[in-house]
Amino acid sequence: MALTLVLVSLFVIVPDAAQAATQELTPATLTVSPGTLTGSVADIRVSDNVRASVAEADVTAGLDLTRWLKPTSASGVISWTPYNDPTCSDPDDLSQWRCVDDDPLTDGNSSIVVATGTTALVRFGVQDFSGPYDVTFDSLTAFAWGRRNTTDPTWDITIWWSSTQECNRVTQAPTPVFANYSSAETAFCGPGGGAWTSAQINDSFAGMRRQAASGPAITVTAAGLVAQYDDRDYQTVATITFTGVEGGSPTVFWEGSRVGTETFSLQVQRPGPVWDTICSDCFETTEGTAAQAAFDGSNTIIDGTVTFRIIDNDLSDDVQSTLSLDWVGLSVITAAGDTGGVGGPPAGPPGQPPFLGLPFLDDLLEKLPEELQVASRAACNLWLFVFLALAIVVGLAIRRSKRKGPSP
Ligand SMILES: [Ca+2]
Ligand SMILES: [Ca+2]
Ligand SMILES: [Ca+2]
Ligand SMILES: [Ca+2]
Repeated sequence: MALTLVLVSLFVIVPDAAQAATQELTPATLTVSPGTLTGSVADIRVSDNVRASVAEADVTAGLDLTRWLKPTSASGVISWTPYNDPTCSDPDDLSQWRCVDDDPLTDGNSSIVVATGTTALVRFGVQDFSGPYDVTFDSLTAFAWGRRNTTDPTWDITIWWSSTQECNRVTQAPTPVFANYSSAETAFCGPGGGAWTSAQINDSFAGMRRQAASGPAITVTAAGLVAQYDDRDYQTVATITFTGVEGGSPTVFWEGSRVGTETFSLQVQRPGPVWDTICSDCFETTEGTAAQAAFDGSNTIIDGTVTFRIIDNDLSDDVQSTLSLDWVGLSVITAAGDTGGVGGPPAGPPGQPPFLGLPFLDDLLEKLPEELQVASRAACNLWLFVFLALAIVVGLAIRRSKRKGPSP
């Protein structure tokens, strides 16, 4: 009798822990968009140094864009005299820049500055480049709309970086008709060189220097700087799915490395879809041992599938980076009543008859809210245990009374 009760109680009350098992899954699909995938999902099913590669794509090709930076101040003014416009006709307050900030270009003789000295120099400070900053500058150009007045002067159109560094001089000979004269620098002309940065551009001036010997010789009506830049945005999303997932308490594994300046996040999908970040900087520049992360598996199974994505963290960077993936894996615990469940508590271990072979109870319980299912299952199991125990006791009592039988 006692042995029977113990066996029955083990079967009814405590099957969950005894039947817990780990389900190891390999990816079912690997897709990349935007971006370029080299290799296939088969390459990331095993940690074997056979890898799939994911390269960022340039999703916003804003190439050869220009920004016109108009004058806002003047410095180093030597013998450039303003004419015609009262707003720019006071040389003492260095307001010459107001004669050459024409917008649209140009107002001709309506507001001008005229060089009168032998080595007349002027530097116009200009508007800041106020973004976007995720760009690569192709060049910076100083320009001036000018004409000669009398004889044959020459002049230099020059970018100045700060008020001390003069970039390459471009010496030109203006005609009697207004025209645009310019000087472009593809690389920063100050220390270190390289592509211009917005900070260097913001420290730059549009400079002009008259080289004539004497007399009012050059008239300028507009001047400034023009920055040309490319705004590329390199992005990628690698989507990885696992199918046939049953269980909870999930742990995701990954092994790979990144090449370039970009870092990558690993996210899991929940309904919405909402992407929850599991790891925000998940890959080093060298591939080490596999990394892993346990995560909240609630509501992550959708039609039997758990979906992850690996996404770059800087969606506007101008440099292409790549990701090398050797392995991605998922493990879950396939235990009945597991509250860490992928998609909520599972109904029971696969293949096991729930509730002593009474599957209709399972169907009924699945209609309850998830938070009530575990408690309800325990209550049902308890009642079944009591029912069976009573049946055994009653059965034994009936058997004993029959053995005694009627007296002869
Ligand atoms: Ca960009
Ligand atoms: Ca003007
Ligand atoms: Ca990026
Ligand atoms: Ca591999």
